[in-house]
Amino acid sequence: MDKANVCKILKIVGFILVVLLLGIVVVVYKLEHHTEVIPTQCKIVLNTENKLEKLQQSCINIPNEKKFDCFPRGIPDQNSCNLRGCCWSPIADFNKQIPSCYYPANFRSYKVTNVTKSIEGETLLLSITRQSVYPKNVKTLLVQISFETKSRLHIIIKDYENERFEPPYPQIPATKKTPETTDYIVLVDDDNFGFAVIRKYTRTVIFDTRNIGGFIFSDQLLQLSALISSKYIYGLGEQTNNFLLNTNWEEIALFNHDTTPKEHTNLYGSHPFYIAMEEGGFSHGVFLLNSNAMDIILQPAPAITYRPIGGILDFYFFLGPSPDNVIQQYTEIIGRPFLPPYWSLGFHLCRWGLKSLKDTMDLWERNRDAGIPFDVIWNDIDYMDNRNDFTISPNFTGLGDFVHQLHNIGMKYVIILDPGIASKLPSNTYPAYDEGIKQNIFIQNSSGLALEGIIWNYPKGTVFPDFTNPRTTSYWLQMLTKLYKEFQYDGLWLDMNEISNFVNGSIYGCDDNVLDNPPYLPKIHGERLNYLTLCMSAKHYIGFHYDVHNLYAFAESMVTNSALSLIRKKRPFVLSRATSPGIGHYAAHWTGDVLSTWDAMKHSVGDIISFNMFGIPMVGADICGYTGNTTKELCQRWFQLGAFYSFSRSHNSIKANDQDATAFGEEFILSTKKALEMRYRFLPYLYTLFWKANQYGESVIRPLFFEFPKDENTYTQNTQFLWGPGLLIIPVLQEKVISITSYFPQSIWFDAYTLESYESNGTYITISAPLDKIPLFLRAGYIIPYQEPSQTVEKSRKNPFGLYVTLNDTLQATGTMYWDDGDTVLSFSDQQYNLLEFNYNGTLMKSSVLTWNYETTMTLDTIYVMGLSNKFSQIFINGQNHSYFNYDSELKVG
Ligand code: MIG
Repeated sequence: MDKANVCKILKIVGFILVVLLLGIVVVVYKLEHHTEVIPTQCKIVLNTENKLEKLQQSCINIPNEKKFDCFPRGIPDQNSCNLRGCCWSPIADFNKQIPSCYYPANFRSYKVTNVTKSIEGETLLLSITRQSVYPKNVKTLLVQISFETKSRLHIIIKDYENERFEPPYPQIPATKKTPETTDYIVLVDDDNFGFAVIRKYTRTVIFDTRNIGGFIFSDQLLQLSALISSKYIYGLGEQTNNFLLNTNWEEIALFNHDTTPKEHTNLYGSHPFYIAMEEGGFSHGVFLLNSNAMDIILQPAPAITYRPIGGILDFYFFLGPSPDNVIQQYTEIIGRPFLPPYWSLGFHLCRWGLKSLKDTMDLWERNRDAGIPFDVIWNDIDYMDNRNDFTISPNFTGLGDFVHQLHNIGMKYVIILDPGIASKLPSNTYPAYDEGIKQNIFIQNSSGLALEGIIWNYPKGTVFPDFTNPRTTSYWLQMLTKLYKEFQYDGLWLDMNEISNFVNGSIYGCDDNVLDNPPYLPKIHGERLNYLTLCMSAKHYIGFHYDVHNLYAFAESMVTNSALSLIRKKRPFVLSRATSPGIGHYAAHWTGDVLSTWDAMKHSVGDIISFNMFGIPMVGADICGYTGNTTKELCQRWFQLGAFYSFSRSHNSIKANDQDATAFGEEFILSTKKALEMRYRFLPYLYTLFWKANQYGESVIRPLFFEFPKDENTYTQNTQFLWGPGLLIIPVLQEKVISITSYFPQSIWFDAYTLESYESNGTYITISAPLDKIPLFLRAGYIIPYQEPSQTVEKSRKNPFGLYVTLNDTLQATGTMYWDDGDTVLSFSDQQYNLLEFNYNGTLMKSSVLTWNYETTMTLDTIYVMGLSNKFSQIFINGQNHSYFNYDSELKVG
């Protein structure tokens, strides 16, 4: 058979297949359109004079997973698709995920016209070669490739002629000097602009934009696609996901938004940052510094496409090589996490619907009496008069005294604050509004008046302080100072700061403008940008709401954090619902209005790990869930898990039944106490982890792969997590389960309750998890400080310390401990802390004092040494023979 005949037959077979697949009787597509079923050779005979056929040549050989969508948000046909210079090939894909209109290889849109190279990097000028269909394509682009540090590469693509919006937060520190060597190389394609980032050592191509997708830089749509090195990628939040991201045509929209967390929905925060695992256990991170609404598309190639609708393309690449190095490198530029006050590591009790001081005191008392370890009681909007900020409801008369009483027994008090200020109270009755108008600090509508929306306030009508305006700093301080005179709150809880609004745009809607109606709308909830938020045309000091929206909570947290430290002269504690990169420097986060379901509880594990990757290590979900009623068993398991959130708070919606620790009887109380006491026991370790996060940017809560990056089995684990390197937490996440088969990476692991050892060479082990216990394991090779728990941290801080020493197979273990007064504002303290280092080296356990600037008594009481192969006969402490010791030969623990 000759070639032509083979082609003919293949065409016929292809045709029949398509007909069968679609089950359609009349197929109008011509055979040529089904390019993917026709072998390459058949196409070469085409007449290359014809433009369309030329295009089709560059369409063949593009496998489905590498088809980059050329027609998002539209229903293309062959004509409209070809007009964009793209390939048309509808196929039977019932999920409609594989694009029918996709970019050909070598789709040119910009070419390099000028290159300047130096040891610091490269500067390129690009000029447009093809207009996209979106309005106002930028003609000349400036590309700055900077080799900033050995492991950090910075690539900016922006308009050469005009300034565009660039987020002022986080403030990224300037790089001081050019590195001598780098872990990466960058390759640039000139004729058809594109670049590739390559890990020098392994030659792994980690991000490659060359000859794929369609690069667009127009006023309100920027688009860049890249092939990435593996399917193991994590981050890109805030969305509900399974921790490991789905690369099977997943569309992730980022735009801060208040809604019940569910999959495929943009939630409260926006973090265009991901971390990826490469072959060989190497890791890198990619950060797009851009505050606009955007879509990010993941497809199986694997590849990523970014589509922000404003700003510039400002990418950072962090080469690790370990996952935790990536987070350190990321937080080095976005800002290190704040060091929380020690009290905030205790357990927090909260609910919406504590309608009076009496309700609040009852709840507090019940939990105190039950002996629940607990440090902080909270009030929701119930404490306000008509839910207006900086007022107190008559039902809360005496609040100041109650707070004094709390402080006297070493407990703390936190309140909610919404950003919205009531705008419809009679004039001269509400200073928060009157002063705000006088000082002109509210966000403005397009006619320059304070934009009015609707939130909880009564009478209905709300305006919003513009925290990007420097004048708002003193306004906010003034309001908070006045409130502090009424009662001495210890921390502030910032809700609704997405900004959430009960109407779209404003009471009066929004005018017709390109910001509220952009040519490309990301796949956001509500299908309009101003859906239950402000008009995009609203004006902030630093720009339009369109650009500033995702930064609002950052600015609010920054201003609130500094006000709190000025008012209390103590270390501030701020909790924010909305987030963006770098906010972890000022605030902790909770994951919003999660459902009281097993599924929501399970997802919280991935959520808290992801936020640790985003540089917000202090994070938790509302224990027992927020929306809906919990069940006893769910709540019992959730308390056990929640005892190991880095931020541990039980909270509940106004509509749901009580779910505090005393709500389900004696047996429930006992198991909850047991879990929280385990938390309190390990607080010296947790605090040290927070200090390391603050100093070096290490994560506090980690997934298994952070500690075992070479073990691919760990890449998909999403049901357990670690505190630092040494404590493994395996929560029960399913109903009626009392044993768990869980993956244990290679190590010896010691049950933290019984000290029994489990040796794993990377296997699944079944462990028992009765209803009253959350499985906890200590990893061999670490020394973990602890204290016996008391009911508050103020008390347990005074208990003697102990150490868990877990020897690895070479009988080594190490650990550190940071200790200070737990409440001094760091910048005020003159290094007033103690830093101890512990080392167990075969036979000798050494504790060295690296810093001792905080005068205090620290008594070391008990040392558990696990993994001893032989009974020891004598113990010397500071050279003195010591007679108090035990050795359990079965457990091999001394
Ligand atoms: O529209 O203040 O996520 O924690 O209890 C609801 C009332 C407003 C949402 C918060 C939730 C809080 C609730 N708030």
